[in-house]
Amino acid sequence: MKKIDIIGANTAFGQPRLGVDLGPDAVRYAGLVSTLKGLNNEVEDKGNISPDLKVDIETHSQEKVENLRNFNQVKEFSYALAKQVDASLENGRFPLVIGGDHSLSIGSIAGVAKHYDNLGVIWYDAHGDLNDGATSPSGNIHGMPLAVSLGLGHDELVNLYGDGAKIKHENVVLIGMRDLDDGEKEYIKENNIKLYTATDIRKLGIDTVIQEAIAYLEDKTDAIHISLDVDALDPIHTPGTGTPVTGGLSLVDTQVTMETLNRNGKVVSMDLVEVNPLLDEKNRTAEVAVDIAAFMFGKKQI
Ligand code: 6HN
Ligand code: MN
Ligand code: MN
Ligand code: MN
Repeated sequence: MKKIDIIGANTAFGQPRLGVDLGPDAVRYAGLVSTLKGLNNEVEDKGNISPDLKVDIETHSQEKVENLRNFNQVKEFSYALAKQVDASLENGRFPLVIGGDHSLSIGSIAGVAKHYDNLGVIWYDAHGDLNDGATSPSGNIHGMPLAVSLGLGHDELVNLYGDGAKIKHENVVLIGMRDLDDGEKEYIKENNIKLYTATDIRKLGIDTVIQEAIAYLEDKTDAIHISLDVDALDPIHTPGTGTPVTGGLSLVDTQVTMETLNRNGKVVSMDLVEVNPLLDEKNRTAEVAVDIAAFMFGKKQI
């Protein structure tokens, strides 16, 4: 049983496609609140960070500052989210942040990091999200939030809601990677970041991978944040997302990961991001997102 705050992070500013801002509502329509309550959790839906946000082709600006698309909007949104996540933990609750594009993790991690000296982060994604303005091929900030949290990137993002890096390189585990840019590969090597590619998972099995990840973080971290991008899964399971990559993880892999992390008990916060209902098939991706959350909050195979 957990006390969960659902926080709708309805941003689409971190990338150019419309519809990911509707992700939180799609996940609500797929039954998030009732599912988590049905697992005996206490659940409060805090609504969306920007309830009046209207995203259309006119207002969804593509303006870039130093190769950072929608820099000011991302900054503002991230700050508001950080505040809300911080307040949620302050109240002894578990912030479950529903996205929205992955740039939101700049805010969620900054909010969580206020509470822990050695926050561990599991980045469950097809992508590393380790670019900065110089290495990014797209200028899309959803490809940068992990870098920002580690202290790499535009000063105003790195120092948002607290000075400097929010997490340490040795406290991060990447799981599911299969589409890394050259600059990201270099960054991972230079900083010795723990990495499990999709191929590693196929070879080792997900149970070994998640056990190793937990053991790796166990002694040096005081809590774990999981940032789960639905494109970590194969597009067979999660077609409704902006940057799908074939050869992804299975739904069962993901259920095992969630169930194991729940049993371990060290996870204090979670992002569940990149659900885009405009790219989806009958809200299937949102339904999968609800199932993933269910396994994090008490659902079991038997
Ligand atoms: N995501 N590495 C690519 C980029 O544009 O930086 C893709 C990023 C995808 C980000 O899925 O959260
Ligand atoms: Mn991704
Ligand atoms: Mn370091
Ligand atoms: Mn991502």
